[in-house]
Amino acid sequence: MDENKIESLKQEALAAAAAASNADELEQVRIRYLGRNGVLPAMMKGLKDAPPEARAGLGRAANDFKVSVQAAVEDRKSGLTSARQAGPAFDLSLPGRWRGVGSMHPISKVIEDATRIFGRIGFTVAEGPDIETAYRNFEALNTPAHHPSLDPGDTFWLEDGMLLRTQTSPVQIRVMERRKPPVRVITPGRCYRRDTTDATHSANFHQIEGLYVDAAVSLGDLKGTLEYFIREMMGAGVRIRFRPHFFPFTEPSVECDFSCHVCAGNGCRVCKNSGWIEIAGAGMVDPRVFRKVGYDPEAVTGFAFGMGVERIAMVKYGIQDIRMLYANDLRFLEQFR
Ligand code: 2U9
Repeated sequence: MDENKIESLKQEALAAAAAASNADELEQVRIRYLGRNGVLPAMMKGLKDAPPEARAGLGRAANDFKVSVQAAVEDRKSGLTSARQAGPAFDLSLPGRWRGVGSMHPISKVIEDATRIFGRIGFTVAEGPDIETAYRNFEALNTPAHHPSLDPGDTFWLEDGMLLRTQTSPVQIRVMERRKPPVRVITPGRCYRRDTTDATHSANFHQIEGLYVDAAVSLGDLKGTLEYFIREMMGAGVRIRFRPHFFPFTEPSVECDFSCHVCAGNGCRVCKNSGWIEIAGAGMVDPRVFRKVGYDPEAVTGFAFGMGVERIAMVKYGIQDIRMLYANDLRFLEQFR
C-alpha cells in the first residue's frame, strides 16, 4: 500500500459517499471504508508492516483518508436529512382534522321524520309555490271572500290577488287539478300569516298537511292514519283523542290531541296540566272542494289533515320559545345531531 493507493481509495470513498441516495446506502459506504472489517483498519494494519522510513507519510495519508471519509459521510448524512425535511409537505401519519359537519335543524328533522313515517304507508311528498292565487289558497278550499282569514291584518296580500300562502292546502288543490284519484300526498312547506311574533307565534312557519282521496276513504281511515303517525312521532305509548271542530274545507272536522308524552297524561307544565297536547286539525274533504277541482263527490271521498311543524318540534324537543328555531344560535342548534 503506498500513498497513491490511499489517495485513490479516498477518492473512491468520497465519490461513493456523495452518491449514496439514502441512509441505508450511506451506512453501507461507511461500513465498507471505516467499519471494523473495512478499508481503514486494513490500511492501519498495513502501516505496521511498512518500512520505517515510509511510515510517517503513510500514517499522514491514512489519517487524511479517515478524516476526509468521515467528513464526507457526515456531510452526506445531513444532506439526506434536510432533503427529507424539505420533502412532502404533509405527514400521512397525522390524524385528520375535525371539520364540523353541521347538524339537522329541528324543523328539517320533523319534516324528514314525517316524510319517512307517512312514506311507509304510501304517502308521497308534493310541493308548490309560496306565492299563491287567492283562488287556490281560499276559494277552492271553500273559504268565502268574507272569511276573516282573508283580512289584510291576517294574510300577506301581494299585487293582483296574489298572496303568501297561509297554509299548504293550495298544493293539494294543485295536485288534484293535475291528477285523477287515488291521491295520497303530504305537503310540508313554509306558510305565512300576519301574526305578531311571541313565544308561540311566528309570521312565517311550516306546516305538514296530508290528503288521501279514493273511492271509499272513511273517517276511520283518518283516525287510524293520525294515530299511527302520532305514535311513530311522539312515542308508542301515547293515546289519541278527537274533538269535533269546524274548518271551511272539511266536513265533519276534528281536532286531534295526544296524551302528554312527558307526564303520561297526569298533568304537567308541558300539557298545561290538561294531560293532552293538541297536534293536528283534520276532517273529511268537503264535497264543495272536490267540485272545485273537478272530482265527483259521489264517486270519491277523502280525508285531509294539517299540523304545525314548529309546534311538533317544540313539544317533541321541549323548546319553550319558537324564536329559538330562527335565531341561528349554534349553542341551540348543535343539540340536534
Ligand atoms: C284540501 C282539503 C282540506 C287541511 C287541514 C287543518 C285541518 C288544520 C291547522 C293545523 C295547525 C293549521 O298550522 S296550523 O295552524 N290545520 O287544522 N288543515 S284540515 O285540509 C285540507 C287541505 C287541502 C284540498
